[in-house]
Amino acid sequence: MFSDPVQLIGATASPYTQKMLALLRYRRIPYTVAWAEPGDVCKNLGIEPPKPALLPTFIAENESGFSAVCDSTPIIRALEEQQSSRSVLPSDPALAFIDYLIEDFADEWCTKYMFHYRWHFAADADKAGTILPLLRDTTISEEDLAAFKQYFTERQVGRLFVVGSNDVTASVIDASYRRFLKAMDEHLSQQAFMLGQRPAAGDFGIHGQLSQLVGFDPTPRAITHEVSSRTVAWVDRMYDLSGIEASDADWVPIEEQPHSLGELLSEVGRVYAPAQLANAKAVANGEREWQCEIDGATWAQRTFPYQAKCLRWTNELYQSLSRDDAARVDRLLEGTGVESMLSGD
Ligand SMILES: N[C@@H](CCC(=O)N[C@@H](CS)C(=O)NCC(=O)O)C(=O)O
Repeated sequence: MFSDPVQLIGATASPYTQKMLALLRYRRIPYTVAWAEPGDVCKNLGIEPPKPALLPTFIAENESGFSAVCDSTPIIRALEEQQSSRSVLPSDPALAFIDYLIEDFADEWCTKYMFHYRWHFAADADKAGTILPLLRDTTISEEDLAAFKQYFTERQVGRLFVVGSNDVTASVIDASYRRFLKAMDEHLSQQAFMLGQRPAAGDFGIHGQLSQLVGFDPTPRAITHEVSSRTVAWVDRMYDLSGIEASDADWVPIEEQPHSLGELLSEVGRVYAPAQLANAKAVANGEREWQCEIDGATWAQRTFPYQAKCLRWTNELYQSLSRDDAARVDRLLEGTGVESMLSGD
């Protein structure tokens, strides 16, 4: 149970924080956000910070008191239990599954665009290194700023290889981002949101990452303007959808979705599916790192148990569909490459 108003701790330059703030505004759920360190806020409240303490961290409350929780995907579901109006989960289970896929792709793959562009090129790393410490506190001295800048930049640049960003994969990431934007542009020329005339969880996932790619980092900002003006405008609108009135008829049935949805899903199948399969295999074999071919290049990165969990959740949801609904999903996914991520048992 979240408090009223919902309390969260985040950062403006954190894509998952922006995902959740946009969602709370759309859902008209009152909130307060602290631009702070989760550890500091938890200490003040006398509670344990989550492990790991990620941004955003939400404060939950039950009979035994306060606790701190992370992870936007389950938090979105918990918020639905607390308030059912203005849901971001499509009522048709087949469409809800497609939404889940989109949200997962945004959170786990589009975040590679975000992290890569933020730290790979000197101009972006210089901006992020300077602004991120100031987002925590504008009153720090020039000396402290210089020290924080060096610390942050070295730490984050050092993490690039962890998520698979290196000189070999840079062009794969760039090509994927451009294809994704082209597909977004085409899709947004057909309808206002990914699955119709109202936003779903996946829209907020994509928005969170794009809030940074369009609104913060100079290289991807220029690319986005170059490839898709519609995406630039969509990101701006997504920040505050509190004025949209949504009805069930605003979800477009899976059979009537424009062809462009298939193009978006093809990007999921092309780059994310092979990564997810290789990662899950590495987790099963207890390997710390994995390699596979993505879009013609060798992709190497550290193994993430969390992403294997994501693949399991996706499959559990797929397996929970009725035969009819699974067949409707299969028809949309046919030929996208996403099928390889799904097992029927
Ligand atoms: N799966 C989590 C991911 C959250 C996440 O990775 N947040 C980033 C910032 S946007 C973070 O806190 N990273 C740890 C760090 O920077 O030390 C969610 O959906 O909330």
